[in-house]
Amino acid sequence: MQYNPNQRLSSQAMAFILAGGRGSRLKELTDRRAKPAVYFGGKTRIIDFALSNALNSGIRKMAVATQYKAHSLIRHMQRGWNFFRAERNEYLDILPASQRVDETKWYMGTADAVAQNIDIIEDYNVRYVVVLAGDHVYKMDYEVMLRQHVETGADVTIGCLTVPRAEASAFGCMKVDKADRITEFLEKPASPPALPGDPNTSLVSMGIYVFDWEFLRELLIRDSEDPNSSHDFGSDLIPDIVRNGKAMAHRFSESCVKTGLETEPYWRDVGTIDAFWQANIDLTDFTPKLDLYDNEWPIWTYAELVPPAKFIHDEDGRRGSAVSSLVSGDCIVSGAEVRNSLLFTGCRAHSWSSLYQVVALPHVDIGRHVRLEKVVIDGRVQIPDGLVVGEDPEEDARWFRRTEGGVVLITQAMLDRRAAAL
Ligand code: ADQ
Ligand code: ADP
Repeated sequence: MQYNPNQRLSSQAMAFILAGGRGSRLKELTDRRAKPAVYFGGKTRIIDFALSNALNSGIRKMAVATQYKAHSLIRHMQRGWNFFRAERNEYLDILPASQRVDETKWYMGTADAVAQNIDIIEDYNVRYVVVLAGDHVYKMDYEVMLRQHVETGADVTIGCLTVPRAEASAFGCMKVDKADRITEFLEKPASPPALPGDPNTSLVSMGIYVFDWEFLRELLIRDSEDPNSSHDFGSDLIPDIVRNGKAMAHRFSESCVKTGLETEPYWRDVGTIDAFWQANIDLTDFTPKLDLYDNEWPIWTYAELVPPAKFIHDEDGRRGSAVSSLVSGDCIVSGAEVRNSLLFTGCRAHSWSSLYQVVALPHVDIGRHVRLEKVVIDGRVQIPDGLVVGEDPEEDARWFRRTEGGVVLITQAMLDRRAAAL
């Protein structure tokens, strides 16, 4: 089919965002919230990237499937993503695994999460469905991918990128022919195939799929009747299309949105504490690889209406300062020194304290005489006066979660245990 440049395909498409997974490698950060609800970048949450990408791509119909610990995710979307108007043919539906189909059934796999909502999608009256994961950080124009999908007449088009082969077994891996048609798809193989001529690199799926809705609907119905299927896109549906239909690879480099400072395609899974800490701290670089200050591709979020951040001398004239740092609204840095750190909304840092490479989620209160380095602090945590973290690995590991990469995660429960023991 020929692409008509006068008509944006996104106006005939919906985004189906999978936001049900826990993200267990984020440990205590996802004890109370699903990974898509985890904060990132000073004021946004991870899911804001997928939702903003869809919005900026021109998509006005979205559905978000939730399952694991969805409360803070749902609350976030109700507060921040509530501007869709049915009168303008815009929809954002939150679809908890509410056992709509069968009272005993949660969403079994990612494909089941779509299949259980076939009737809702049917009502959207769309031609294309863009299936997205709600737990990645990147900027991408899905219109470019939709266009490729229509031009090649594929049954499915899969967003893909290249990663070091050593990391590829966490992904769906693929082999493609010269025209980027997928000839083989292996979900999380122990021994991932390498790119031809490049033994250290593999081509992997981003978990982003474009389908014609009619094709996907039939496929989902067939899959739901298959007792041997785990009802998962990566394990069941995609390998089936690769074998029996036409699956095309879409290169992320074609549709990634690069503006301002960005020099290479940026995509992060932020699935571990180390990756989460690093991707946040990277934003404090002089020229970060991800530009959050890009008016052309804004990342929308729910932002509390709060007073501006404030930096003050304390009574003794000690300077409250933050350099190379991202400091959100309602933060007060009073006589404390903050370097290469992120303070999310509503944090406080008090006198004689110093923070270096700290990611403090919303409403963290850092007492006096505190020294923290290479730390992630969960939301609403009260850091007691005098706490020192980042100088004695053994002591850190005794009370807190210290990762292989040497990042220390602090939660209130860990501090409470420490206080009770000391
Ligand atoms: P995984 O990363 O293992 O592999 P998966 O656990 O299937 O992905 O989760 C994909 C998305 O669906 C996530 O956003 C998750 O939150 C959500 N999700 C998981 N279970 C869900 C459920 N029951 N209901 C609703 N949402 C759910 C997938 C592909 C790989 C690909 C990687 C890219 O299978 O082929 O390489 O994504 O990250
Ligand atoms: P977020 O910061 O992700 O918005 P919160 O940290 O406020 O969320 O809470 C995450 C989830 O945990 C919410 O569902 C909230 O109701 C719940 N929650 C918050 N505090 C507690 C607590 N002390 N004990 C149990 N659940 C809590």
